[in-house]
Amino acid sequence: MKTLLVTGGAGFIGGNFVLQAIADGLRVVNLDKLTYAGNPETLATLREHPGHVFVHGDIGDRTLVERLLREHRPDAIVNFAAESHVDRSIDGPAEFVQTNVVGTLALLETARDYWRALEGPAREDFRFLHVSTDEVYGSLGDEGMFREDTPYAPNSPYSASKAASDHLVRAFHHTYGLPVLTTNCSNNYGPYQFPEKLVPLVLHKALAGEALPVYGDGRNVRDWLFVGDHCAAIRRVLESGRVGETYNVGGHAERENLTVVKTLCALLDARQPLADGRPREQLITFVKDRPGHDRRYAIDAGKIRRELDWTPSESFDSGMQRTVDWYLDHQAWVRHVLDGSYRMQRLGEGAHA
Ligand code: NAD
Ligand code: TDX
Repeated sequence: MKTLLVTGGAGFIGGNFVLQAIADGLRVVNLDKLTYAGNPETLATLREHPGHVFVHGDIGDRTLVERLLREHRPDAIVNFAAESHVDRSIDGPAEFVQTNVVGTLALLETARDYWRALEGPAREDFRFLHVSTDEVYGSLGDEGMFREDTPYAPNSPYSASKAASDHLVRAFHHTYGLPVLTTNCSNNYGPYQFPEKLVPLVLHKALAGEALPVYGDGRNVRDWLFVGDHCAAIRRVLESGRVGETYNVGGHAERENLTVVKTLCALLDARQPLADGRPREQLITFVKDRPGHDRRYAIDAGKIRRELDWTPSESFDSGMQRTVDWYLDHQAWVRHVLDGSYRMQRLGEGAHA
């Protein structure tokens, strides 16, 4: 049975990945710092599961990570741990550099030393998979798509920190031979997403009949990827990806933000109409734009389709329906994750910009 060290596995994508991996019979050692974005409740069904070991800690804690590697002898490390919200990176970039850059560097060094001491097939088969974002490529105009050879041009403190970590991962392969893989994916949505991101934030506010904040003119485009499809892509890359390569992962689902918000309004109206029968679209409120707001992201996912036979199984419509249904069925989870300091207030207005 394979063992994975998963970092950030109490977060949105990492949590979905861990649930999927355990269901498929893998062993998972799950290292998570439990920041505001980490929610043990996502993993509630695994509490007694012998295949899941949860460890509360930081990827930058070399002593801890070294011990985990020594004790559990994982076949691979999958690095999801990061500060992930662009708006928060505008308000406070330092934490993004600390975890995404300094933390990833520590994890890479510890992984390299562990891998170097392995022998035979264990050494040959070991992989370090780094989960990154399409935001490292910058912003597109009306035409074109991000490919794996698109030059990096990160525009936010978040994407700059992810770009730096991607470069370190690449350098550890070229310099030390560490068998790395990197995936760069587009905007994920689906179960267990912290309600600071567009989709769950709009769902929460729309259910409550509150104003739906749309930044700028609402015409920015994102390529929407259902989280379960993303997790399947990561597994495929882990199993069959070529060492040292990067793979773009996208949902073939480019939509303007305004379309996303209107779609969510219509799905909620059909399931749970507002008491006064007003269409929720009327709650849309245009607010001040995000500073440095990237206009358009679009992924050319041709490489992972050709080389690894991966394509997304959810369309934009089917994935959004599933997400809305999940959200309505899991209101207790949402209430619980909103217990902390975050009150769905506007973040990242760039008061100091
Ligand atoms: P998330 O914010 O929901 O979860 C991040 C998790 O990492 C949390 O559980 C948090 O507690 C943990 N964490 C933070 N700092 C840590 C540290 N120093 N040590 C250990 N754990 C730490 O993020 P997400 O949306 O699940 O994103 C996961 C990864 O995927 C990130 O690397 C992100 O950059 C990347 N990504 C996300 C998206 C998206 O649409 N959400 C798209 C592309 C790439
Ligand atoms: O209230 C909002 N109103 C709004 O119009 C929020 C929170 C967002 N937006 C816009 C900004 C973006 O154009 O919606 C779009 C999506 O915003 P986010 O959900 O914050 O995602 P984004 O900035 O695109 O970044 C996401 O995708 C790439 C993830 O947060 C990153 O971790 C990932 O790397």
